[in-house]
Amino acid sequence: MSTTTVNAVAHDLDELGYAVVPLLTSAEVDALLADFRTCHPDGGSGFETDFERDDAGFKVGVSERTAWVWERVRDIVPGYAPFMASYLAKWPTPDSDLPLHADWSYVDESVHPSYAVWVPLVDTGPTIDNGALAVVPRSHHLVRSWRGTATPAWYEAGAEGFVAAAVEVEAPAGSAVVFDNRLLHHSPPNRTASVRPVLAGAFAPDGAQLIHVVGDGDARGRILEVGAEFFRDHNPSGLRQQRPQVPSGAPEIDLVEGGYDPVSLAADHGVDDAAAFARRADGGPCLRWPEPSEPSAMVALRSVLGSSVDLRSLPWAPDVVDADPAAAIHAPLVVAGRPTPLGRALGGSLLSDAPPWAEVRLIRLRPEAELEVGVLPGRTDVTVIGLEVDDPPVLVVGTGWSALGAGDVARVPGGQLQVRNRASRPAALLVATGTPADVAPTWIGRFAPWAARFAHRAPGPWDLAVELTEAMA
Ligand SMILES: O=C(O)CCC(=O)C(=O)O
Repeated sequence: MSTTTVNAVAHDLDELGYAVVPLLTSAEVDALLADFRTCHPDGGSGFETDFERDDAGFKVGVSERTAWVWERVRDIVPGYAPFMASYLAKWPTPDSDLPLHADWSYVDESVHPSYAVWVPLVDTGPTIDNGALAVVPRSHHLVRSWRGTATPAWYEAGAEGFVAAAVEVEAPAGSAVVFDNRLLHHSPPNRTASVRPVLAGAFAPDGAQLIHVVGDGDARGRILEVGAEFFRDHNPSGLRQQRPQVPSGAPEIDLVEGGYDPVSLAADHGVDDAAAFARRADGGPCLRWPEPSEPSAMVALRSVLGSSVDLRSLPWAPDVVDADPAAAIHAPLVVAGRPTPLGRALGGSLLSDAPPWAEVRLIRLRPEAELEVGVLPGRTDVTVIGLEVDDPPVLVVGTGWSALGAGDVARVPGGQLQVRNRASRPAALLVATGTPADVAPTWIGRFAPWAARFAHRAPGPWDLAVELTEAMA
């Protein structure tokens, strides 16, 4: 392999988190296929990996018989050495999909990455239905996490978005997909009639200390320093049943640090629905992991804002009017281009430099409530932005009903606008009325990122409470 190619691999590994390189001849692939069949004489079902076997001798055998493959890989990732090898069998059965995940942390990734080397023994790729490797480019740099036994899956809340962002890698038989163990990946089921065999190896920097991370509660964990034999003597399901002993001096760590911004992530990956990167398993919106705890002052404000208390009674929101007390709370944020006290509290500088025609209201819509919003004389559009919106979403009618979720923007040209909250909890909407016909929607558009701050958090008035409390402090 030429130096240029090695550099290109290094570049792709760092930038994208994976690289595809040619590795084996077809005769070499055939030899490995024969070995694979010997290992799996009776076929099987679902997704199976030798890594899960209890038989350490079997695992050593695979590593030894495939050592020549890994020797070649050392030229592709100079300075790295193999410490584990395994055949992966994706049998042609509907249960053979492998859900989204990132691999274990095998080394201290703040110092250097480790890599998986995935060598398909049949052709795989987006046009072949045998369960190609699907990776989320650049996801290895997204969140700093330690992964092992009983550690949280930080990506779970965004799984829907990450799967939408994943690309199926074109990897013919005998090629190698080298990927960073932090990279999010998954593989769909094998819908063909034949098995999809893969030889996989794990690589760590020469001489690097191998580790296994053990979670201790949701947020903290311990690092075990291990040798390569740890991965032969244990398997993931065994470790889940019986956690390894952690010596008292084992370093303690925060398992997840940092977070991601669903909106820029969606833009980066061309995914339409940013909320798909931040949904709970039950379909509701969620906070980025880990959720901050809720201080008691917030709990108090949450109850105030979430109840039927008239916002007019609060000193920091003197301008609030109830358009229809039975249905909704209207809170003007900008009137004739000037932010109200509540607008200043909620919108900061964004609302301070509103153009003179701007009219913006915050609306809290009670469950099942319906509200009409009129366009001011001589103006054209109404823009509605969903802030705290549950599923089912708010319905918006202009020329026809359409659904508005959290973070969604609906522009309704002219005429009347109706909104109806179909959920069982109150919804918060931002409604900008009165864009003059000749004004491009740029200023209104600036609300979208502002609104997105609200869109991916727990439903309820939490976010408003946070903003207001910060403004009052
Ligand atoms: O072989 C596959 O489909 C995926 C393998 C994988 O995700 C893994 O080994 O971590």
